[in-house]
Amino acid sequence: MTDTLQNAVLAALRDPAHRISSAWLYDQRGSALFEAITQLPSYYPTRTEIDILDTHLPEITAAIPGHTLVVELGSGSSRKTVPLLNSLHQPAGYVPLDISADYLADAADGLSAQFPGLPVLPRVADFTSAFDLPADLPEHGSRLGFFPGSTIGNLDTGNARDLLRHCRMLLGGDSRFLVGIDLDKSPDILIPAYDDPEGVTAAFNRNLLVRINRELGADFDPDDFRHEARYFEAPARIEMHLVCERAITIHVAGERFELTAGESLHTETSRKYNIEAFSTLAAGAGWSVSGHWIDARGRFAVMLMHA
Ligand code: AVI
Repeated sequence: MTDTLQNAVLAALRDPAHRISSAWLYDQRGSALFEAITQLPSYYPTRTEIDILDTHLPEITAAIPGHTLVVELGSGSSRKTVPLLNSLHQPAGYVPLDISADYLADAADGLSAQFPGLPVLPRVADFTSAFDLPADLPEHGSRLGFFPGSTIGNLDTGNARDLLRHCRMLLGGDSRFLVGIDLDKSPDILIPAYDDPEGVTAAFNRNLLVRINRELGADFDPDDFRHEARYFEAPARIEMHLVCERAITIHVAGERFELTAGESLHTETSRKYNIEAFSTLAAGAGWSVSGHWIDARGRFAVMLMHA
Protein backbone atom coordinates (compact mmCIF):
# COMPACT_ATOMS: atom_id res chain seq x y z
CA MET A 1 0.00 0.00 0.00
CA THR A 2 3.05 2.24 0.13
CA ASP A 3 2.80 1.71 -3.64
CA THR A 4 0.66 3.85 -5.95
CA LEU A 5 -2.68 2.74 -7.38
CA GLN A 6 -1.15 2.83 -10.87
CA ASN A 7 1.70 0.48 -9.92
CA ALA A 8 -0.69 -1.84 -8.09
CA VAL A 9 -3.14 -2.06 -11.03
CA LEU A 10 -0.45 -2.50 -13.70
CA ALA A 11 1.30 -5.19 -11.63
CA ALA A 12 -2.04 -6.99 -11.09
CA LEU A 13 -2.91 -6.92 -14.79
CA ARG A 14 0.54 -8.12 -15.91
CA ASP A 15 0.52 -11.05 -13.47
CA PRO A 16 -1.73 -14.03 -14.30
CA ALA A 17 -3.05 -14.11 -10.69
CA HIS A 18 -4.42 -10.55 -11.19
CA ARG A 19 -4.19 -9.86 -7.46
CA ILE A 20 -4.51 -6.35 -6.07
CA SER A 21 -4.40 -5.26 -2.42
CA SER A 22 -7.84 -4.86 -0.84
CA ALA A 23 -6.64 -1.58 0.65
CA TRP A 24 -7.47 0.02 -2.73
CA LEU A 25 -11.18 -0.75 -2.24
CA TYR A 26 -11.41 2.11 0.29
CA ASP A 27 -11.78 5.39 -1.58
CA GLN A 28 -14.53 7.64 -0.22
CA ARG A 29 -17.36 5.68 -1.86
CA GLY A 30 -15.71 2.35 -1.01
CA SER A 31 -15.51 3.34 2.65
CA ALA A 32 -19.19 4.39 2.62
CA LEU A 33 -20.16 1.09 0.96
CA PHE A 34 -18.17 -0.85 3.57
CA GLU A 35 -20.09 1.00 6.31
CA ALA A 36 -23.32 -0.08 4.56
CA ILE A 37 -22.05 -3.69 4.44
CA THR A 38 -21.59 -3.69 8.22
CA GLN A 39 -25.35 -3.04 8.59
CA LEU A 40 -26.45 -5.90 6.29
CA PRO A 41 -28.36 -8.84 7.84
CA SER A 42 -25.99 -11.37 6.20
CA TYR A 43 -22.75 -9.59 7.24
CA TYR A 44 -22.51 -10.92 10.81
CA PRO A 45 -18.91 -9.93 11.87
CA THR A 46 -19.47 -6.31 12.98
CA ARG A 47 -22.68 -7.02 14.87
CA THR A 48 -21.26 -10.15 16.46
CA GLU A 49 -18.07 -8.46 17.65
CA ILE A 50 -20.11 -5.60 19.17
CA ASP A 51 -22.27 -8.17 21.00
CA ILE A 52 -19.16 -9.92 22.37
CA LEU A 53 -17.72 -6.61 23.59
CA ASP A 54 -21.09 -5.50 25.06
CA THR A 55 -21.34 -8.75 26.99
CA HIS A 56 -17.75 -9.26 28.13
CA LEU A 57 -16.03 -5.85 28.34
CA PRO A 58 -16.02 -5.70 32.17
CA GLU A 59 -14.28 -9.09 32.27
CA ILE A 60 -11.86 -8.17 29.45
CA THR A 61 -10.85 -4.81 30.87
CA ALA A 62 -10.46 -6.24 34.40
CA ALA A 63 -7.33 -7.91 33.03
CA ILE A 64 -5.90 -4.60 31.76
CA PRO A 65 -3.88 -2.32 34.09
CA GLY A 66 -5.18 1.20 34.79
CA HIS A 67 -3.75 4.35 33.22
CA THR A 68 -3.20 2.53 29.95
CA LEU A 69 -2.60 4.26 26.62
CA VAL A 70 -5.04 2.91 24.00
CA VAL A 71 -3.63 2.60 20.48
CA GLU A 72 -6.32 1.69 17.95
CA LEU A 73 -5.39 0.34 14.51
CA GLY A 74 -7.95 1.74 12.07
CA SER A 75 -9.87 4.67 13.54
CA GLY A 76 -12.75 2.55 14.64
CA SER A 77 -16.42 3.22 14.79
CA SER A 78 -17.22 4.84 18.12
CA ARG A 79 -19.63 1.93 18.65
CA LYS A 80 -16.59 -0.16 19.69
CA THR A 81 -14.15 2.44 21.00
CA VAL A 82 -16.48 4.36 23.34
CA PRO A 83 -17.52 1.31 25.40
CA LEU A 84 -13.87 0.21 25.61
CA LEU A 85 -12.70 3.62 26.88
CA ASN A 86 -15.63 3.73 29.30
CA SER A 87 -14.81 0.31 30.67
CA LEU A 88 -11.05 0.87 31.16
CA HIS A 89 -9.80 2.24 34.47
CA GLN A 90 -8.66 5.85 33.85
CA PRO A 91 -7.21 5.47 30.34
CA ALA A 92 -4.22 7.79 29.87
CA GLY A 93 -4.87 8.65 26.24
CA TYR A 94 -6.22 7.46 22.91
CA VAL A 95 -4.09 7.17 19.76
CA PRO A 96 -6.19 6.34 16.68
CA LEU A 97 -4.10 5.22 13.68
CA ASP A 98 -5.53 5.15 10.17
CA ILE A 99 -4.38 5.39 6.59
CA SER A 100 -7.11 7.94 5.82
CA ALA A 101 -6.50 11.40 7.28
CA ASP A 102 -10.21 12.28 6.81
CA TYR A 103 -11.47 9.28 8.78
CA LEU A 104 -8.86 9.94 11.45
CA ALA A 105 -9.91 13.54 11.94
CA ASP A 106 -13.57 12.51 12.25
CA ALA A 107 -12.77 9.74 14.73
CA ALA A 108 -10.53 12.01 16.82
CA ASP A 109 -13.09 14.85 16.89
CA GLY A 110 -15.90 12.48 17.90
CA LEU A 111 -13.88 10.92 20.71
CA SER A 112 -12.57 14.25 22.01
CA ALA A 113 -16.14 15.54 22.27
CA GLN A 114 -17.23 12.47 24.24
CA PHE A 115 -14.16 12.29 26.52
CA PRO A 116 -13.26 15.95 27.19
CA GLY A 117 -10.32 15.23 29.56
CA LEU A 118 -8.77 12.45 27.48
CA PRO A 119 -5.71 13.29 25.34
CA VAL A 120 -6.49 12.14 21.76
CA LEU A 121 -3.50 11.96 19.41
CA PRO A 122 -4.46 10.81 15.91
CA ARG A 123 -1.74 9.64 13.56
CA VAL A 124 -1.78 8.68 9.85
CA ALA A 125 -0.28 5.19 9.54
CA ASP A 126 -0.11 2.45 6.93
CA PHE A 127 -0.32 -0.97 8.63
CA THR A 128 1.33 -2.76 5.72
CA SER A 129 4.63 -1.05 6.46
CA ALA A 130 6.45 0.10 9.60
CA PHE A 131 4.67 2.93 11.42
CA ASP A 132 5.37 4.94 14.53
CA LEU A 133 3.50 6.41 17.49
CA PRO A 134 3.30 10.20 18.00
CA ALA A 135 6.32 11.66 19.83
CA ASP A 136 4.28 13.75 22.29
CA LEU A 137 2.47 10.94 24.14
CA PRO A 138 0.89 11.77 27.50
CA GLU A 139 2.32 10.17 30.61
CA HIS A 140 0.95 6.64 30.83
CA GLY A 141 1.43 3.18 32.32
CA SER A 142 1.23 0.19 29.99
CA ARG A 143 -0.14 0.32 26.44
CA LEU A 144 -3.15 -1.45 24.96
CA GLY A 145 -3.36 -2.14 21.23
CA PHE A 146 -6.94 -2.42 19.89
CA PHE A 147 -7.47 -3.93 16.44
CA PRO A 148 -11.16 -4.86 16.10
CA GLY A 149 -13.20 -5.76 13.03
CA SER A 150 -11.18 -8.80 11.85
CA THR A 151 -9.20 -6.45 9.63
CA ILE A 152 -6.13 -8.52 10.47
CA GLY A 153 -7.80 -11.21 8.33
CA ASN A 154 -7.29 -9.06 5.23
CA LEU A 155 -3.53 -9.51 5.58
CA ASP A 156 -1.59 -12.53 4.31
CA THR A 157 -0.13 -14.67 7.10
CA GLY A 158 3.35 -13.18 6.66
CA ASN A 159 2.05 -9.60 6.73
CA ALA A 160 -0.20 -10.36 9.71
CA ARG A 161 2.81 -11.76 11.61
CA ASP A 162 4.92 -8.72 10.67
CA LEU A 163 2.18 -6.39 11.89
CA LEU A 164 1.79 -8.28 15.20
CA ARG A 165 5.56 -8.21 15.66
CA HIS A 166 5.76 -4.50 14.87
CA CYS A 167 2.96 -3.78 17.38
CA ARG A 168 4.76 -5.87 20.01
CA MET A 169 7.81 -3.66 19.51
CA LEU A 170 5.82 -0.38 19.46
CA LEU A 171 3.59 -1.19 22.44
CA GLY A 172 6.46 -2.45 24.57
CA GLY A 173 7.14 -4.86 27.41
CA ASP A 174 4.05 -4.65 29.62
CA SER A 175 1.52 -4.20 26.82
CA ARG A 176 -1.75 -5.92 25.96
CA PHE A 177 -3.35 -6.38 22.53
CA LEU A 178 -7.09 -6.83 21.91
CA VAL A 179 -7.76 -8.21 18.43
CA GLY A 180 -11.00 -9.25 16.71
CA ILE A 181 -10.82 -12.30 14.43
CA ASP A 182 -13.45 -13.91 12.27
CA LEU A 183 -13.71 -17.68 12.81
CA ASP A 184 -13.89 -20.35 10.14
CA LYS A 185 -17.42 -21.61 9.56
CA SER A 186 -19.75 -23.09 6.97
CA PRO A 187 -19.66 -21.50 3.51
CA ASP A 188 -23.48 -21.41 3.86
CA ILE A 189 -22.91 -18.49 6.26
CA LEU A 190 -19.70 -17.10 4.80
CA ILE A 191 -20.75 -16.81 1.17
CA PRO A 192 -23.91 -14.71 1.79
CA ALA A 193 -21.85 -12.50 4.15
CA TYR A 194 -19.59 -11.66 1.20
CA ASP A 195 -22.21 -11.88 -1.56
CA ASP A 196 -25.33 -10.34 -0.04
CA PRO A 197 -28.71 -10.50 -1.79
CA GLU A 198 -28.94 -6.68 -1.65
CA GLY A 199 -25.83 -6.41 -3.89
CA VAL A 200 -23.95 -3.98 -1.61
CA THR A 201 -20.76 -6.09 -1.51
CA ALA A 202 -20.92 -6.45 -5.31
CA ALA A 203 -21.12 -2.64 -5.58
CA PHE A 204 -18.21 -2.32 -3.10
CA ASN A 205 -16.09 -4.68 -5.22
CA ARG A 206 -17.03 -3.12 -8.60
CA ASN A 207 -16.36 0.36 -7.20
CA LEU A 208 -12.66 -0.50 -7.48
CA LEU A 209 -13.05 -0.39 -11.29
CA VAL A 210 -14.85 2.96 -11.07
CA ARG A 211 -11.97 4.26 -8.95
CA ILE A 212 -9.36 2.95 -11.41
CA ASN A 213 -11.23 4.59 -14.32
CA ARG A 214 -11.46 7.90 -12.46
CA GLU A 215 -7.95 8.04 -11.04
CA LEU A 216 -5.99 6.38 -13.86
CA GLY A 217 -8.13 7.26 -16.90
CA ALA A 218 -8.75 3.54 -17.55
CA ASP A 219 -11.68 2.22 -19.60
CA PHE A 220 -13.14 -0.65 -17.58
CA ASP A 221 -16.88 -1.18 -18.00
CA PRO A 222 -17.89 -2.39 -14.50
CA ASP A 223 -20.89 -4.14 -16.09
CA ASP A 224 -18.45 -6.53 -17.82
CA PHE A 225 -17.57 -7.94 -14.38
CA ARG A 226 -19.49 -10.19 -12.00
CA HIS A 227 -18.79 -10.08 -8.25
CA GLU A 228 -17.91 -13.48 -6.82
CA ALA A 229 -17.14 -14.62 -3.24
CA ARG A 230 -15.18 -17.90 -3.15
CA TYR A 231 -14.57 -20.03 -0.07
CA PHE A 232 -11.31 -22.01 0.34
CA GLU A 233 -10.59 -24.43 3.17
CA ALA A 234 -6.81 -24.34 3.68
CA PRO A 235 -6.04 -21.82 4.88
CA ALA A 236 -9.69 -20.98 5.52
CA ARG A 237 -10.58 -17.80 3.67
CA ILE A 238 -13.03 -15.95 1.49
CA GLU A 239 -11.66 -14.42 -1.68
CA MET A 240 -13.49 -11.66 -3.52
CA HIS A 241 -13.11 -11.70 -7.28
CA LEU A 242 -14.34 -9.60 -10.19
CA VAL A 243 -14.96 -12.13 -12.93
CA CYS A 244 -14.79 -10.90 -16.51
CA GLU A 245 -17.92 -12.08 -18.35
CA ARG A 246 -16.64 -11.64 -21.92
CA ALA A 247 -13.33 -11.17 -23.74
CA ILE A 248 -12.31 -7.52 -23.44
CA THR A 249 -9.46 -5.14 -24.15
CA ILE A 250 -8.71 -2.48 -21.57
CA HIS A 251 -6.31 0.44 -21.43
CA VAL A 252 -4.61 1.61 -18.24
CA ALA A 253 -1.93 4.32 -18.12
CA GLY A 254 -0.96 3.85 -21.77
CA GLU A 255 -0.82 0.02 -21.56
CA ARG A 256 -3.22 -2.37 -23.28
CA PHE A 257 -4.45 -5.61 -21.68
CA GLU A 258 -6.64 -8.46 -22.90
CA LEU A 259 -8.88 -10.31 -20.47
CA THR A 260 -10.67 -13.50 -21.51
CA ALA A 261 -14.16 -14.52 -20.36
CA GLY A 262 -13.89 -16.20 -16.94
CA GLU A 263 -10.57 -14.55 -15.95
CA SER A 264 -10.86 -12.67 -12.69
CA LEU A 265 -9.29 -9.87 -10.71
CA HIS A 266 -8.64 -11.03 -7.13
CA THR A 267 -9.50 -7.99 -5.02
CA GLU A 268 -9.59 -9.23 -1.40
CA THR A 269 -8.71 -12.15 0.85
CA SER A 270 -10.45 -12.42 4.22
CA ARG A 271 -8.80 -15.07 6.42
CA LYS A 272 -11.01 -17.06 8.78
CA TYR A 273 -9.01 -18.27 11.78
CA ASN A 274 -9.53 -20.69 14.60
CA ILE A 275 -8.27 -19.94 18.13
CA GLU A 276 -5.33 -22.29 17.87
CA ALA A 277 -4.09 -21.07 14.48
CA PHE A 278 -4.33 -17.44 15.56
CA SER A 279 -2.63 -18.11 18.91
CA THR A 280 0.26 -19.82 17.08
CA LEU A 281 0.56 -16.89 14.68
CA ALA A 282 0.56 -14.44 17.61
CA ALA A 283 3.13 -16.50 19.55
CA GLY A 284 5.46 -16.28 16.54
CA ALA A 285 5.24 -12.49 16.92
CA GLY A 286 5.91 -12.40 20.69
CA TRP A 287 2.31 -12.37 22.00
CA SER A 288 0.76 -14.82 24.48
CA VAL A 289 -3.00 -15.23 24.58
CA SER A 290 -4.42 -14.41 28.03
CA GLY A 291 -8.05 -14.97 27.15
CA HIS A 292 -10.56 -15.15 24.32
CA TRP A 293 -14.29 -14.51 24.08
CA ILE A 294 -16.57 -16.09 21.47
CA ASP A 295 -20.25 -15.49 20.69
CA ALA A 296 -22.77 -18.24 21.39
CA ARG A 297 -22.87 -19.29 17.73
CA GLY A 298 -19.06 -19.57 17.53
CA ARG A 299 -18.76 -17.08 14.70
CA PHE A 300 -16.26 -14.48 15.93
CA ALA A 301 -13.61 -14.16 18.63
CA VAL A 302 -12.08 -11.31 20.58
CA MET A 303 -8.53 -12.25 21.62
CA LEU A 304 -6.70 -10.63 24.52
CA MET A 305 -2.93 -11.09 24.42
CA HIS A 306 -0.05 -9.88 26.52
CA ALA A 307 3.56 -9.21 25.59
C1 AVI B 1 -12.58 -4.81 6.59
N1 AVI B 1 -12.70 -6.28 6.50
C2 AVI B 1 -12.49 -6.89 7.81
C3 AVI B 1 -13.88 -6.76 5.80
C4 AVI B 1 -13.88 -8.31 5.77
O1 AVI B 1 -14.87 -8.89 6.22
O2 AVI B 1 -12.90 -8.90 5.34
C5 AVI B 1 -13.99 -6.21 4.39
C6 AVI B 1 -15.15 -6.75 3.61
N2 AVI B 1 -15.11 -7.22 2.40
C7 AVI B 1 -16.30 -7.60 2.00
N3 AVI B 1 -17.14 -7.41 2.95
C8 AVI B 1 -16.46 -6.86 4.00
